[in-house]
Amino acid sequence: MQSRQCLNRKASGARPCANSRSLTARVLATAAPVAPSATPASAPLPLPDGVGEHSGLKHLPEAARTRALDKKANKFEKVKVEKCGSRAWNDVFELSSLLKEGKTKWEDLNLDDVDIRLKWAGLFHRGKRTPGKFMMRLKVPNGELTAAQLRFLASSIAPYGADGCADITTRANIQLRGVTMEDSETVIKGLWDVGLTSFQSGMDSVRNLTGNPIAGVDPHELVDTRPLLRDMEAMLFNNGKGREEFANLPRKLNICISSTRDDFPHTHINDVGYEAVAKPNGEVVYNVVVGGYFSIKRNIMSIPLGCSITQDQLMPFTEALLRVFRDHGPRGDRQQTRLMWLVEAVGVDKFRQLLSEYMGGATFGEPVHVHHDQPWERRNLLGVHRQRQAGLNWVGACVPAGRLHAADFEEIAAVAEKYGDGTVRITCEENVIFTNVPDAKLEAMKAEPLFQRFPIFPGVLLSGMVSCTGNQFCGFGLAETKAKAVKVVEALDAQLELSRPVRIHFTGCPNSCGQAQVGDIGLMGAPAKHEGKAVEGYKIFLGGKIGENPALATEFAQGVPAIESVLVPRLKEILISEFGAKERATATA
Ligand code: SRM
Ligand code: SF4
Repeated sequence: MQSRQCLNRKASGARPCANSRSLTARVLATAAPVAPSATPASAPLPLPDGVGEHSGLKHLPEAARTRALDKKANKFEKVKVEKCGSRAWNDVFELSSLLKEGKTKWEDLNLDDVDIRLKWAGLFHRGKRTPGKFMMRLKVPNGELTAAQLRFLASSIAPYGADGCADITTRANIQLRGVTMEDSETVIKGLWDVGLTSFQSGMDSVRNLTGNPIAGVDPHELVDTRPLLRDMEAMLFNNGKGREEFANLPRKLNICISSTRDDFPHTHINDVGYEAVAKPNGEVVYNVVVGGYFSIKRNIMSIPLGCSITQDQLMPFTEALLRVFRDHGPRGDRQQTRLMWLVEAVGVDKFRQLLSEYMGGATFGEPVHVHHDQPWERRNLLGVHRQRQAGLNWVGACVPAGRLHAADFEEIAAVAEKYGDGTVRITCEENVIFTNVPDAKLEAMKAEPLFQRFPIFPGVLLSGMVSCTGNQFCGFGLAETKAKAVKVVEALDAQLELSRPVRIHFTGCPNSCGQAQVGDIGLMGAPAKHEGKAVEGYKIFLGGKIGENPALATEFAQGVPAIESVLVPRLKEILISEFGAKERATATA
């Protein structure tokens, strides 16, 4: 296994030289721009007296303004009223230049800008763990990346040496680490040049759009989700440059399109899930489910919206949904502002009616119920699989805990070009998939050194392991996750034999970015005691199901110390009693 220095290290805080960045990886974006709006927006009202011209009230109708200005509005509403998050799209370049030219000092910056508003530009100050350094969250619709994009990502973190690394996220996305304010302008412009963006990836915006990670090569898909998601992202967010009209939603919004019975993007835990279904006449339409989400206070699966929409309605429907959420969504207690709270407050029928009104009276279809005679086992994406195109394969490789370094990006790009079509897909399980690999190239590909670190045939438990960032970088983290997850799961794989995959999800706190409730086993950072002393620990969840009949895992144990000598035997016991694992006769290395 690769030495994962960055997993165990807390960054030093030293700043790299801003001029050392190589920009040779820049290439021109290939994606054609998409028209920014599917339906016309109503003109913004004049701003109330006493509110600055850059206020986030600009695009809100009267009732939403009242909610945002109410004394019960949460503190982020106040930040947005004072200055819209969309201003970060200007501020980021200005701050970057001022700092580079020595015209301002870090200590003189506005804290709300640095710690909150810059998240609208995708820059998350890691003030608690690595002050002065930012995590930069991108948008990678459907998780598809080209070799040129991978090389640019390598060049973005390479200058930071041991402090720079990246993660594949649980929304099949990329986060870069170690980025400084001084360098942010160069990185953002470089991302645009290769057809990527970091804008509107954080705070009260739509998160990365997820779909089928094997779209276009999948023998079982009903539709290729890639162009749909690419166009949706471009349309909603002005081709990566940001769309002010959608900068002041009441809260984050997760959207996905599922095109197979596997439900790879987890429609059940997204605020908006589009489930492709075929009507008896062969037309593919989308059943809509809404309101799934996780949080500290509430975890709930999505519910049917009671309608289906056509492919032509996907874009205007999504745009209308953003406007309905923006205009009618609650802005009080931050824990009660996700889409589900609006759906529950107005009722499913009224919510659907609002969507129709916002689409100029559009009509929606009935939900389509499809009866399947045969049960469906959710497919494992790792390993070598035949594509729907004869003679071609997809090859899925496990990236333990999703952690990547500059050299990894370079090597993945080189392997994709040498054996595949020069592109890869990243997955919500934080792994990488190479597509369009001809039969004749498979054996040579499998022998590539990359796959010693990122195995194509990993241990059963490693193949189903997912982990959030944890307290290495995240200020909310109650426990370290990634390095611990890899160690614990490798130890379990070495000691146990399993006849079926068991998915173990690690998450550092109850926000559950690592989706503990989705795992067969979920571990959630929580306080614990060991030998009378307070230590990092986990709660254990059991019973998550994904795919056609999803269920959320529920709490099974609490206060389990995050100490390998305690955690490994405890999980071993659970794997033997609940999942039929057997001790190996001889533990593997
Ligand atoms: Fe998350 C906040 C990381 C997926 C629920 N999440 C955060 C922050 C931004 C907190 C912070 O500022 O430190 C974390 C950044 C840490 C860092 O340095 O990386 C963070 N979330 C992540 C990622 C990177 C976890 C990972 O390792 O993959 C995922 C990035 C996804 C992306 O590419 O956009 C990530 N977060 C999720 C998911 C899973 C999903 O979408 O399937 C969830 C649960 C599902 C959901 O949102 O309903 C999730 N994150 C949260 C929440 C709780 C939301 C709520 O309604 O209360 C927070 C806290 C918040 O928003 O106030 C949060
Ligand atoms: Fe941070 Fe908690 Fe999310 Fe993990 S679950 S990334 S610790 S907010």
